Amino acid sequence: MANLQNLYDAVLGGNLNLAVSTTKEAIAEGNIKPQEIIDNYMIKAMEEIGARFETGKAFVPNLLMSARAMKGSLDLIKPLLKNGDIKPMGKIVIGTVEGDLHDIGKNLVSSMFEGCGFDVINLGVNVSGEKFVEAIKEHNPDIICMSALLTTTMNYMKEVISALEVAGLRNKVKIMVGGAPVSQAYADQIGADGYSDNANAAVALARLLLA
Ligand code: B1M
Repeated sequence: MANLQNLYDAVLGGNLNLAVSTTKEAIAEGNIKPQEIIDNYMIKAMEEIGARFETGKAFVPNLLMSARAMKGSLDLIKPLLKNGDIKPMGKIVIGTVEGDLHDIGKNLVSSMFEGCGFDVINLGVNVSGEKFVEAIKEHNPDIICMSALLTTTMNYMKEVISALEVAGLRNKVKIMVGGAPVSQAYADQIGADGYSDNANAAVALARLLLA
């Protein structure tokens, strides 16, 4: 019988192979509902790695490896979820703003969101206000997340918010911002709904905004 504690340990420890093999075993046996595997083992493990990160007991590579193990397992389980069974935490559109090519942190944030059960549409780097507007129209997300690593490009976040206002979409989505030069004060100044300085805090904030 599949030992789902192994799945918890695999996601927590960032062991992709063990996560995938345990998930395959559990699926083959069919004794437990897919949603229960996600809620009771995978998300719990992501919450624990997030808590360890917050207290300095885990680091960015640990977050990345856990998110990768979680995604490997989730990819096997997702096709088994019937329509209506799927309970995504929310839908997020994320991108690095125009003029900025830094994507390591943004992709880490994106992976954490996916690992924690959000649907994520990752628009990549150098994303214009127009592209954010198009993505909102196409995907109807709950939240858009903007990332910027340069003091010059962070100013573009305000332009994206203006583009959303012009398109009449500002009140349809929550707006979160992040990246090394960004701060809570800056987020307040440009009228964003929230700021976070790391991937784990971004997930916690997204949950709060959607609560
Ligand atoms: Co560039 N770069 N870079 N760079 N680069 C910095 C940012 C810089 C601080 C280096 C320095 O001078 N000390 C500096 C910016 C100075 C400034 O504006 N204040 C800089 C510069 C100047 C440049 C160029 C202009 C250099 C040049 O060409 N003259 C150029 C610009 C290119 C462009 O974007 N148009 C450039 C280019 C590059 C590379 C392409 C070589 C490469 C990027 C590769 C890539 O991303 N694919 C690069 C890198 C790697 C860096 C450093 C070294 C590392 C950035 C990184 O990945 N950090 C960086 C110096 C440094 O930070 N030590 C630097 C790791 C990552 C996990 O952290 O991105 O902060 P971070 O993400 C965190 C949080 O910020 C937060 O969560 C993440 C995880 O905890 N977060 C969010 C991020 N986005 C979020 C979104 C959210 C929430 C949280 O949404 C809600």
